[in-house]
Amino acid sequence: MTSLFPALTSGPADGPALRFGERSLTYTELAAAAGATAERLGGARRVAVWATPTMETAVAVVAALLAGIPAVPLNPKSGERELGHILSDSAPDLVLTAPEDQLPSPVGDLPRLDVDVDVHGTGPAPAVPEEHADESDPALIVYTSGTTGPPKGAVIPRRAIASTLDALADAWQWSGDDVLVHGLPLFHVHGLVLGTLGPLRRGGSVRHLGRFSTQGVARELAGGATMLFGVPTMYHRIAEAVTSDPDLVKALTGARLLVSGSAALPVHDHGRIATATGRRVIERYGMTETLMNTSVRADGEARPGTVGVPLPGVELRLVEEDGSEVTAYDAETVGEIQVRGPNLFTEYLNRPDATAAAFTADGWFRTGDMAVRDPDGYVRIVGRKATDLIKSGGYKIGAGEIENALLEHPGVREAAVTGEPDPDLGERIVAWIVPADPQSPPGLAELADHVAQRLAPHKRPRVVHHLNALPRNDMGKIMKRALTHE
Ligand code: MCA
Ligand code: AMP
Repeated sequence: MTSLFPALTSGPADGPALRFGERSLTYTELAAAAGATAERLGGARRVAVWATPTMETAVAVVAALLAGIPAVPLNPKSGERELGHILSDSAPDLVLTAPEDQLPSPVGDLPRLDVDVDVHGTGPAPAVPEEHADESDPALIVYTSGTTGPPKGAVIPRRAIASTLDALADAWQWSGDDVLVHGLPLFHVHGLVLGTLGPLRRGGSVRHLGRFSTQGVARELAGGATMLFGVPTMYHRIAEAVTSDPDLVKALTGARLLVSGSAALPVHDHGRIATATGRRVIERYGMTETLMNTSVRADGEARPGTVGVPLPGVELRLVEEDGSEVTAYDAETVGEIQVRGPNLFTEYLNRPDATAAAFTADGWFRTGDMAVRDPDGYVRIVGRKATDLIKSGGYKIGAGEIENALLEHPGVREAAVTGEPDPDLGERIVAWIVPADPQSPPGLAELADHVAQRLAPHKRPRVVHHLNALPRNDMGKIMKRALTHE
């Protein structure tokens, strides 16, 4: 196939490619660092990447893609249980790390390859390995939560990455002149595919904040960055800050494009940012399994509460409960969003059952997101089919996963997990617990630590309620609606 990163060989050799804090690489240097790492991967079938928000992670992923070897990004904050599952499911041959990384069990048991990013140079880029992979070959395996059970590995082919990034280039007029700033994690599609591989495919550059802050956003946008990507929690924090931070207002006013995604950005936050800066945040809608499906276009009308129109190459339809297609564009008739196109994943690794259930017989992917369409085709997401999926801080979290972890605590007899609205996180995780001993129920901090250590800190409950019994129907099934409405 054609290269995923043409700029590595024919791009702006001395132009900036990546910047993480004080460290940066030009395209020549990135080609040298990633090319050398790719050569050291020879023979590996699949590799894991210890995906800290660092230069090493970006170079490691580019190297794996150059070598045509699928990469599995790991959340470095994942607990032992979650890491154990991902490693046994994906069976990587080795893990790519930064030299100073300390690896916990069980990742520490894998052979490790320290990525060397300490290269300097000018002039034409050195030869990088030719990308021998086919466009249908797997590029990334990204783990994503479902309603029950442990996370599933979505196998993302090279074709999906190329097509989604090119469709976004069309929608956003995204070019090599753009400088992107963000502080997103690098183990999910948003920060890794859009936020890191995106600028590199365009021959532009990305400045990663290491950790999101409104001050970092203001500094970089005032210092030449043109685009900002973030999850709604980040834009909420920006909306809170603009009233008292004139530097932030000025920086946002000068940006070319402010893009939000991973969850819905409340209209109130849209409004506060627009009022303070005169700039409108645009939203795009995607999923780990589908990469990007729709977006408000840079040359289109920014309409808060909508995720815009289908991207070039993406077919989108709304389907009713009985399988019939919604034909109305009336901003009223709700259907499940189903999509088809080159942007889709190929399968859930080792899960033919889940893969088959995710597609219709004629190849449409069932997103589980419910939406209506405005008369001019703008899509408005109005909810989700599964109440057991929680979106907190832009992370998708399955209630079942947390319930299983809670049930392993000796002080927990029964557990149910729900999401409730949170102004900062969108939704916060709530645990409803029947304690084993009502006289000494386990407290919030204890249960939060228990979950954070096994799964990941973003999956920890933020609220715990103690009950004598969980409300159940005649079949014995927990009635979660009764919990959330108590
Ligand atoms: C707190 N912490 C703990 C505990 N309590 N650690 C261990 N055990 C505990 N009990 C730590 C946390 O790890 C964190 O550390 C710090 O305390 C604060 O945590 P928290 O309040 O949870 O988070 P935050 O720092 O306020 O983060 C908000 C955030 C974050 C920055 C918005 O949620 C975030 O980065 N979200 C992005 C999610 C994302 O990229 N989703 C894309 C997937 P420390 O600060 O050191 O970490 S969706 C996708 O890819 C699709 C395709 C799409 O459409 O985009
Ligand atoms: P994930 O599985 O973590 O990739 O998250 C994908 C889900 O995030 C989608 O199925 C949607 O529910 C949600 N999502 C992503 N972008 C948006 C958006 N702009 N507005 C509303 N929901 C979104």
